[in-house]
Amino acid sequence: MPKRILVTSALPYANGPIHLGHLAGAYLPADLYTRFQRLNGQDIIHICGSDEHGVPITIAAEKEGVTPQEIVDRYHFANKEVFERFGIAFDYYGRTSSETHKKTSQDIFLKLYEQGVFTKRKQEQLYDEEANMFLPDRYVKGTCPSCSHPEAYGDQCEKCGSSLSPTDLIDPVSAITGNKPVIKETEHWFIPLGDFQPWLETWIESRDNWKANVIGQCKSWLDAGLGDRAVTRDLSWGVPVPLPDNDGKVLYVWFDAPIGYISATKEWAEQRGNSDEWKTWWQDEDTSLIHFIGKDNIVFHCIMFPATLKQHGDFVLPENVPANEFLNLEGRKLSTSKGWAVWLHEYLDDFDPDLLRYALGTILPETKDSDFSWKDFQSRVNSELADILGNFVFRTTSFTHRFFDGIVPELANPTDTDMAALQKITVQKQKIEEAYKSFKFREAIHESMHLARIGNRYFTETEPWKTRKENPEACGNTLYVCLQICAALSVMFQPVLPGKMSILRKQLGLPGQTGWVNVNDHLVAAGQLIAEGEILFEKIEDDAVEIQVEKLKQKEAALSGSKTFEPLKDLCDFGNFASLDLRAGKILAAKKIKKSKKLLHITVDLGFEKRTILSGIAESFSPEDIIGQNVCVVANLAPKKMMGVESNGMILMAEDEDGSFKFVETTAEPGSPIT
Ligand code: B3M
Ligand code: ZN
Repeated sequence: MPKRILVTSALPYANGPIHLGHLAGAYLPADLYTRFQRLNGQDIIHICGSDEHGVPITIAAEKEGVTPQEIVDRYHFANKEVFERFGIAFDYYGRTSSETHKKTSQDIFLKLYEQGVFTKRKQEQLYDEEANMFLPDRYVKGTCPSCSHPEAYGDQCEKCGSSLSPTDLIDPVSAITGNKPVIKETEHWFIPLGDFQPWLETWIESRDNWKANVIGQCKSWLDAGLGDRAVTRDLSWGVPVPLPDNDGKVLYVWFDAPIGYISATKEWAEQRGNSDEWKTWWQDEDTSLIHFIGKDNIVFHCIMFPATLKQHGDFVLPENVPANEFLNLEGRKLSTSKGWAVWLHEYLDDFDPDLLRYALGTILPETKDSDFSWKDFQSRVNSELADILGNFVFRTTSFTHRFFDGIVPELANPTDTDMAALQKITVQKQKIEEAYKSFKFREAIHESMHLARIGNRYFTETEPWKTRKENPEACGNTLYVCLQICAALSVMFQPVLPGKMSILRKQLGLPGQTGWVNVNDHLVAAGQLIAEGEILFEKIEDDAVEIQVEKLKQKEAALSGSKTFEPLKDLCDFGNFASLDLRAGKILAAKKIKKSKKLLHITVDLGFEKRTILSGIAESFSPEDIIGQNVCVVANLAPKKMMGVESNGMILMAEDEDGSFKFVETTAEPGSPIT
């Protein structure tokens, strides 16, 4: 057991509320881990807080026409509260706009600066002359050079996913004023990550207990070769660069945000009245530092931040970074901008936190992306929490009340079956403990539920409703064993279901401080009185989840309804439009064209003739699937030869938001004019 464990979970940007994707990525696993370790007697703290700098915050502020400070104040307090309601037991929830944070990150920057680590370099960057500012990548919009999407950002095209730099965009404009930006020279401080490469390679190589997805990402960064990374930005919101000639520059948000873990620990220590205590957690090498994050944050926590810490020299390095993959929602990628997200505060208005802790815990995206659906939520609650765990506890305790006056019977002359069931407590305890310690939370939860399954099976098999009359001693043994299993479960499930299990422990008369080491097969003594129980888990009706799915759809529709018309092309006069001869048609035959990935050779029935048309849809459709398809055709398009074949017209297609093609269909007879 390490001397102490410092758990951090990614600091969420204070620019919006917390959703299920956040929980599945970092906060729920971090909380399960911390709660388990604490239960196990481990000295452990869990530190988090709001990331209040960076472009996401300034963009949110601009959208609403308020200051960045107003945005972060609103979401910092709201998020802190909703985490509490959900039972994420942070020891401290800080914020990166605090004075302690400012000083801590400036001190770290200065130390590296004085060590001569940074290099200052000129670079050309887009500048908005009207707004008087250099434009961060996200503030530049334009046409994507790969897919022609007219709304691509300077760092990424959200349509085709290409990663871009602002100068790649066709016709770039400033997102603030809409003006064409100019190129202007600016100077920034860079950390030469390449210098750290040999050390990073050896260090990451030595991390043999890291998850494969994390090692894989680190290796691909290292294989590509690390270059210089700017650690400063031209922005008015952030931690000022602590140099006299800073030109109004601030630290790059990814330089200061992870330092937030340190500054929050300082504030935690201060609050406890022992302001030096943070040093034990960050500077004593017996600390095991664990960062819980989502996969998009891996490079920052496994490469950039360790390089900073290593260079600085005074801090411990992460022992592990158990990053999770992404959570999808109802089979689709979660997207807050499209309204496809379940907000935690809304969930908590309708359901108990423990239900989601369980349902989400069983599908955490630990090794690959996973999917949350309301149907699955309902079935986890109904057929696992209610039918297995709740049912086992209820049948055991109510039977004890009906036939033993609520008193734990003696174990007398137990059979092999009784003893085998009892022993399962220690077997499961071992499995659960190992799973928690190796960050396999799905497995830990599965093994916990397995003990309840074992309990149910044993109850049914030993038939206490029969032995009650025929063999009261055997009946007493069954109840004794089942009550021990209930008691063990009330501790084992504590990290996942803290609210429900504290109710159960009270019912069984278990002291609140019953720890993991205390779990054994005689937690409740014969002769002890058990309180009468309530149903722990009510079933969720179909309507209740249907309402949630409906809500989700409505939110999405409301957001897409608020989309404004943004013309893709210049105005077209009627004459130009009327010059197109559009006809209904039907596809008669289709085949691939040799050497062309994109083109299909299509024969279309136009009623008066059969036409050959080449269409660039081979990547979306296979020839056999489109035969018989009704289509709209531009029949008077000038002929064009491609790959040695003449194409005489064009089939109209619509492109969906996800980039897939759909036919523009008509039920009119082939040859009918479309007017
Ligand atoms: N705020 C990014 C994110 O929420 C960032 C994490 C910072 S952790 C130091 O994905
Ligand atoms: Zn694109």
